[in-house]
Amino acid sequence: KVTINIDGRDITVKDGATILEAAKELNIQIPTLCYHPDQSIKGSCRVCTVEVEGIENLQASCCTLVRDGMKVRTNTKRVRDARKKVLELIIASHNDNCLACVRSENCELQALSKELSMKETRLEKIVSNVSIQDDNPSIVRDSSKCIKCGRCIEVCHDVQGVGAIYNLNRSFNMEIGTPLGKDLSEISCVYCGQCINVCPVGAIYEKTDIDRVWKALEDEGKHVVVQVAPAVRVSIGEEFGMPPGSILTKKMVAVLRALGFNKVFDTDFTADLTILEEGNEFLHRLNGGGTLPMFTSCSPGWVRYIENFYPELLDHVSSCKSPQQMFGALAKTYYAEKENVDPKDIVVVSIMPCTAKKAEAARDEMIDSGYQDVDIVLTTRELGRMIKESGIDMISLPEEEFDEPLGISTGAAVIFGASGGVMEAALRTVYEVVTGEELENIDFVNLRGIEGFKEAVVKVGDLDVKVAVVNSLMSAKKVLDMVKEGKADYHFVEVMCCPGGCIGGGGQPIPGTNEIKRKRVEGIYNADKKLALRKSHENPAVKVLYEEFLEKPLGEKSHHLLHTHYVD
Ligand code: HC0
Repeated sequence: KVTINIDGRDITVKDGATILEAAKELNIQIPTLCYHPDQSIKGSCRVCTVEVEGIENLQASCCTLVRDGMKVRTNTKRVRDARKKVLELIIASHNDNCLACVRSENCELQALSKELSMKETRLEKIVSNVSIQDDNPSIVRDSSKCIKCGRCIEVCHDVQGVGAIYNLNRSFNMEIGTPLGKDLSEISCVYCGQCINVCPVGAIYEKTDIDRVWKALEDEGKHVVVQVAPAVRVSIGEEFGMPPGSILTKKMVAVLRALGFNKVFDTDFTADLTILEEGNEFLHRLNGGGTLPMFTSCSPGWVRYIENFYPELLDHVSSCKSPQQMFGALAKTYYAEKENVDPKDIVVVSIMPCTAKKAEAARDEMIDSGYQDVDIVLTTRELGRMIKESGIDMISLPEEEFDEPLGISTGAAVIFGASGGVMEAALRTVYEVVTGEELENIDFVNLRGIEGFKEAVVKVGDLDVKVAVVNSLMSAKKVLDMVKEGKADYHFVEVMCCPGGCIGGGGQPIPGTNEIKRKRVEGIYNADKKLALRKSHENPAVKVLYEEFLEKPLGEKSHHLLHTHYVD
């Protein structure tokens, strides 16, 4: 333990703490910019500068460790002036067209300017003239806004193991970019959008499709249906000041109907369907000697990662399309027939916590209905913006139910939104299908939580099924390497691209720190608990779908509409 004095007050903290951490314990707010609570210390922006007695130069509090007897002052004129100067330099090279910026009012630089009472900068503007890079379906990079904090590089390299973006050039000319300035579509980027979630400003954001949705809604000749992903219901509230993890499913349904969608459906319906298709595929592989371990296939960032980096292991990936894509294919076939709507007039809109879902919907092969299966994908953040544009007060709307039949689902589908959920849902069904007995304890708590790697052995009949659950691509890489070396004796592995699973997706409200992710996870499992049906094979609408249309899991129609192949 070490005792230091900050602004005249003593505090005892653990050895190895930083001045910033010690100040926090005293509720002294030191401003920061490059610092992120879930990332390594960078110490690059110098905004958190403080005076330390006996040291001439000001010190960055985020990377200066406490020493016994240290005296720190956080609020002298010298400190305030230095912070303002640093901020002036950053603003001089930042495109501050805040009125038109997607991150306005949720921008750490803007908030800091307010906090430090910045009025005007004395420096001439030297904004980077590198233009916007957006030649891909998911992500826009605007280097004129970049403040070079390095957070995006860290998440791309260290958390996702992708390494699509780098520090280019040196010193004053330093910028963050791609190899040879190529667009993200031409390099190994998987469109996960984790860079967006950690960016403090508006330098990276999703490619917006809001206007395409408005246009479809205004077109009287179109029948516009919307599906909502599991994770959106526990995070959309954050866009309106509600605590993370608030379950707003029914208010979200009400607002989507009020926005003008003809039908409000649920991706959870096809999540349940996925369990039947994928569960049977797993049993088929297990019994017929197919490639094991089998990897789940619903996370498009993960699919693009294995296609880009480990194409030799693609046989391990389930052939099931993701629930988003199964929904699109069924909306334009099964639903179109049932409702007697011409599929060419149906517009399928998805609300996803994910930027990679935009790219998934645009994949060449996703046209099995005879049309593009999913037409437009919006992120949770875009839905928030759309609701704000409409002026509807979502929070005060009375609750409403999803439309039938593609809006009926079980708790097993809701938990898809958190890491471990797909595996837990699959085990709830596989166990009962194989043993014919009811599974008494359906909560696989060992598989829950935001940790990157979890494993369990589950007795299913005579077999000990060994499963693993991984989230973030760096964790996935470790399992892939084990498989390559013949050291992975798992039968089934769930992989989600984003840290924590879809609740931590690249399209979710910002900030999305680990603390916030844990609350979203809690919301997901609470939502599951509240539902009467919690096993996918009990979904009555899925049963009817098989009776009326698909006939059986892995049947001919399923093969055509619900399964896919991968590209190496
Ligand atoms: Fe997910 Fe999904 S659970 S990937 O994380 O499987 O994005 O929420 O919609 O498709 O259902 C995201 C979330 C989905 C899909 C589902 C799966």
